[in-house]
Amino acid sequence: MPLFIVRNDIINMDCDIIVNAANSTLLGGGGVDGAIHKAAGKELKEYCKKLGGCRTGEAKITPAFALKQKYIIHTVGPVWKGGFFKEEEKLRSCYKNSLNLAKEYEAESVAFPLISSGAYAFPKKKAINIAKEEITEFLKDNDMTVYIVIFDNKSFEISKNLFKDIKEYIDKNYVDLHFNTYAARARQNIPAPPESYSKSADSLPDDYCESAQLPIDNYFETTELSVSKTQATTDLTCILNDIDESFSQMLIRKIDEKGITDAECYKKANIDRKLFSKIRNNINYKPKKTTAIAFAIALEMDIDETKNFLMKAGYALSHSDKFDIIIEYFITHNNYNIFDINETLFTFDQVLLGV
Ligand code: AR6
Repeated sequence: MPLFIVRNDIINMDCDIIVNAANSTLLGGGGVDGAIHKAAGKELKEYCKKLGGCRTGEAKITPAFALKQKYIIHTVGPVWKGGFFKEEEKLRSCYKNSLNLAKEYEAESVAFPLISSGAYAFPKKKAINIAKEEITEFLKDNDMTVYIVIFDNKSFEISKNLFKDIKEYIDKNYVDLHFNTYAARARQNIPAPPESYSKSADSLPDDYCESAQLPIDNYFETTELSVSKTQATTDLTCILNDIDESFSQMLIRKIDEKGITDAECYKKANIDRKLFSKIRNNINYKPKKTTAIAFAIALEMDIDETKNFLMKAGYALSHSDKFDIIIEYFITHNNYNIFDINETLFTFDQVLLGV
């Protein structure tokens, strides 16, 4: 099951268990610890008094009291001292122990803050990488939905170079090609299509393209500006022929061709097993666009394959959408790491891939 990175206050998370970045007394403090104790109420501190503290890297569980989740797991992250005192190893233990405890309590979903990355000064980039690695490793053998909850923008910043590169890519590709076709037609004095027009090449009058001097594709609101009606009709025939294979069928075929298992594919796509089964078992399943793209990324499709694959689910990649341009950037740069992509989408305030 998947890992999600979300921006939220952890106390508002809809999940079974939230994890607290506590100190070794377990009696409360500042940061996320303070927020959790405040929201859970005084009973939490009273309960914690009986636990006898907690060592760095270890984890203990309590009820959630006034909070809406079922339990709180309290773990104590390491204080960053330059990386010379096994800080990374201890932080990994926090995630391992907390996840195992969550499993023991049969949690279906658990939310983590970025442990140690506040008062304990662990470098945020390192902290998030450790969180991702440990959670991903755990999810290889376990069914659970895990959230990393980011509280401030700084915790989740892509590198300056990548940001600059993607920003330039967006600026270069964004919008220019996409314009209102009706407005464009008006500017060029071109007649509107007949009332009976129904987005089918065949429904336009025979002489329409010639008399209008406008490519038929403009009625389909695409960005190609040099397509004749004959070509459009041919394209349409190809598209109709292509309908033979549905999204679900193409997905299964691609998995086979890649020689990977279903589980490897949906895990790499950060997609929930149940959703994958639904798609697999329903030949006509229409996934969300983010789900379809997540599979294209997992299967490392090139840009043309991705477009074809998306078309099967009724979607396209356009240059009038930042989300689409970012996806295109990663595919054309052969970077198929879904977490890198999601970090970037997150930075640019776009929806994330996966469920
Ligand atoms: N929801 C989600 N994340 C939060 C929230 C929140 N409500 N509040 C803060 N964060 P920290 P640590 C983020 O300092 O570094 C306490 O005093 C925050 O932006 O809470 O492990 C304890 O008692 C940061 O990224 O925990 C300990 O003494 C992350 O949570 C000490 O701080 C962790 O920041 C533990 O320090």
